[in-house]
Amino acid sequence: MPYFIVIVGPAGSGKSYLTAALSEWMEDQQLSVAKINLDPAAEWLPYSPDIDVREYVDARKVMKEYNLGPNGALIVSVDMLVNYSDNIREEVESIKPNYIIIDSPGQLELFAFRSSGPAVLDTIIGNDKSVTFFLVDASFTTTPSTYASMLMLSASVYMRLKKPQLLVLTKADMVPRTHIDRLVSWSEDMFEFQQALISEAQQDMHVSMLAQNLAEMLSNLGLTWSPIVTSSRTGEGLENLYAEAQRILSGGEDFLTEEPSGRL
Ligand SMILES: Nc1nc2c(ncn2[C@@H]2O[C@H](COP(=O)(O)OP(=O)(O)O)[C@@H](O)[C@H]2O)c(=O)[nH]1
Ligand SMILES: [Mg+2]
Repeated sequence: MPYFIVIVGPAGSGKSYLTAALSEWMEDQQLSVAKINLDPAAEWLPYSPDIDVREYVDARKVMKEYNLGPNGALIVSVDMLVNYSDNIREEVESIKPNYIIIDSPGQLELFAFRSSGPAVLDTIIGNDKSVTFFLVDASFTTTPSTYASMLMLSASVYMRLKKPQLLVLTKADMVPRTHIDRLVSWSEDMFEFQQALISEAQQDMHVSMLAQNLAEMLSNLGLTWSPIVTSSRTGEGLENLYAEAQRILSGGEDFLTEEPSGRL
């Protein structure tokens, strides 16, 4: 009965590097962990996967075989994974690790928003417990509206994957501490976040109204998570990330119905 950690996020948000850094950190703690590369288009990975979908579907071969461009090949490749998800589950069962980290395909929208991505995950995870990490690149959240966009994207992914989900800020080493403190205080004080959004709207009435409703909606949904601040480069936050994941994975079945604790 392995525990699954599914890493998702926009292209370039640091999924593969976090897979590498977190798995190394966990191995240092003597935990048994396997890594799955679920990206058929990965050219190079910062870790060596125990299970690699490229052995089943390789986007470059699909491109040649079906005479497709890179985007078309990627869509077809991700859809083709459905045919091999049973094989991947069998590989998981033969390795028998305690934890499995799944590094998802680079393009979030092709994975989370098409039918194949969630279907592949359901087959691989089966009835085992899992937690999703939604990654947000710290250097892309410099304005209230970019942060709000990421929260909405995170909510969309949550709606699609339907698993307990943590918001993970990546590449913290790249931005000033004051910037991170501001994000954290926005997540703790919805009113402050709302004011920041409205002030950014610069008196555009429609955008202000959207901002106001959005902040309220995110607040009502309990989506005002404090992000878990990490850096794969310095190792910051990895221990905390593991602890939060563990809290969910080893928690009761009723996690999703628990009173909002500031996190999904
Ligand atoms: N400074 C810094 N760069 C990072 C960190 N994590 C990832 N990167 C860089 O961000 C880029 C994208 O990372 P990657 O893990 O491949 O993103 P993915 O597309 O989500 O898998 C790479 O060039 C990494 O070097 C980090 O913690 N700190
Ligand atoms: Mg990647």
